Amino acid sequence: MRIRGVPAAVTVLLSFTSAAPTTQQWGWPWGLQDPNSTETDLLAYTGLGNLVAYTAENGFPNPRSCTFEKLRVRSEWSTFSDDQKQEYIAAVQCMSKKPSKSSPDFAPGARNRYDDFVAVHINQTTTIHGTGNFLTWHRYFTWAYEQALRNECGYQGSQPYWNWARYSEDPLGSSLFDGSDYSIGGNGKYVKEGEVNIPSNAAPSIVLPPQQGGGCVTSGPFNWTVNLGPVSPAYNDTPVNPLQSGLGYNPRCLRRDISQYVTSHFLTDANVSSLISANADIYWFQTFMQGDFFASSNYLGVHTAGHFVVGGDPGGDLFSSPADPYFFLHHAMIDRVFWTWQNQDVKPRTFGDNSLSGTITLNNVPPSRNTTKDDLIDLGVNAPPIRIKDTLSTIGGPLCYIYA
Ligand SMILES: *[C@@H]1O[C@H](CO)[C@@H](O)[C@H](O)[C@H]1NC(C)=O
Ligand SMILES: *[C@@H]1O[C@H](CO)[C@@H](O)[C@H](O)[C@H]1NC(C)=O
Ligand SMILES: *[C@@H]1O[C@H](CO)[C@@H](O)[C@H](O)[C@H]1NC(C)=O
Ligand SMILES: *[C@@H]1O[C@H](CO)[C@@H](O)[C@H](O)[C@H]1NC(C)=O
Ligand SMILES: *[C@@H]1O[C@H](CO)[C@@H](O)[C@H](O)[C@H]1NC(C)=O
Ligand SMILES: [Cu+2]
Repeated sequence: MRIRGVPAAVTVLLSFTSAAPTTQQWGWPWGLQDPNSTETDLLAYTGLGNLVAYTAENGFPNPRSCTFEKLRVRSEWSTFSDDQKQEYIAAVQCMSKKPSKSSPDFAPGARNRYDDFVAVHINQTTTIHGTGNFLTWHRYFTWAYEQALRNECGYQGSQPYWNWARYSEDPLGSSLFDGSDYSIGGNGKYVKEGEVNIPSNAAPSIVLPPQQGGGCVTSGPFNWTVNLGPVSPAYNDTPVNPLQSGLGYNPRCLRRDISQYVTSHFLTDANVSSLISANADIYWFQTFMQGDFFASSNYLGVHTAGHFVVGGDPGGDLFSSPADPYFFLHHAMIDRVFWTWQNQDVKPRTFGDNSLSGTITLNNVPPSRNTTKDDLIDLGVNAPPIRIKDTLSTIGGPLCYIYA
């Protein structure tokens, strides 16, 4: 569905002239001017209106570290100018040229700063997916990466996201993957691969048919070496890591198989917007986002589906997926969906009893205690440890950003 006009409720918000801030003062509307805006974008926008109203009444949660003046805005890739795209790409490449900070005892295969992020994700995979900390862990991880781009690689902008819902009919038509110097590289070369099976609790597993790629990415700026993993590869011809942990040195090319099958089946605008509007409870929201592996054998949530838009190696590996720079555009979108969901009812979903649910083990196997707001998110060399409660708001400091 395409939203062309600005809906009445939003116009009312925009027309406020009192001392209270308006969405316009926060920098909007960007997205709604765009004829390609989706229902998902509209929910983000009305959510922002609620967040603005919340701060008008309550102030910023932690004004010493995040205020209106400090807010950063994360935008969709297609809204970046060529210069902005090139600055982002240059900063990502810079990360792959800076020395690693990881201890060789922890990640002997890490060769650069980018690998430090991949390593911590591989190491913690089974305690950050299908868990209560899934959304906040990945929120903080993406933030820490954005900080590293800015503080260590001179990037001036914000982390972009890629709104799958805009490209569900034609992901290869997105400027993100056009293979130009202003993209993150194109599809992999065609290689004959079998279907990819996604394990599911209900047999049979979810089957994704192979598409037109599968081999090394050869176009665009990412002449890129994947050093770590695999742990759980989508293809059985992926070179095996010398260490069982996946943290040994295993240099190989970046492979993708960009999948219109995945986007058109699981990532339509209706799929994304209904996830946000039809799941009022944090438990069900996060469960359907990741995929309902319990009730149905044929349903990939937008999180898993978003990974299999690129698939390949490392994209099709739950553990080492951050080794494809696509990961951070995908997870910024996951975070935008979470932010949008929170902003439909700001207080309970950000600060209250509908903001956290789940346990500390993957799909609660083996059974474990509930996640708490005092649990730490520890990204090792990549960021200071932080409590979950300090990541639940994107404007609570140190986090200080919103989404366009
Ligand atoms: C909208 O999408 C079409 C098709 O993908 C594209 O050609 C056009 O440039 C887009 N418009 C804007 C304003 O992004
Ligand atoms: C993660 O790394 C720590 C520190 O090296 C190690 O003790 C732990 O066993 C690792 N966890 C997994 C699941 O490999
Ligand atoms: C980049 O491409 C060249 C050949 O075009 C290749 O020899 C080199 O190994 C590649 N470097 C990386 C980091 O992939
Ligand atoms: C996703 O959307 C498509 C078409 O809009 C629909 O057929 C499908 O059932 C949806 N899938 C899920 C998992 O909601
Ligand atoms: C864990 O959370 C669930 C649902 O939020 C709740 O029903 C259950 O009582 C909690 N368990 C403990 C031990 O607090
Ligand atoms: Cu992850």
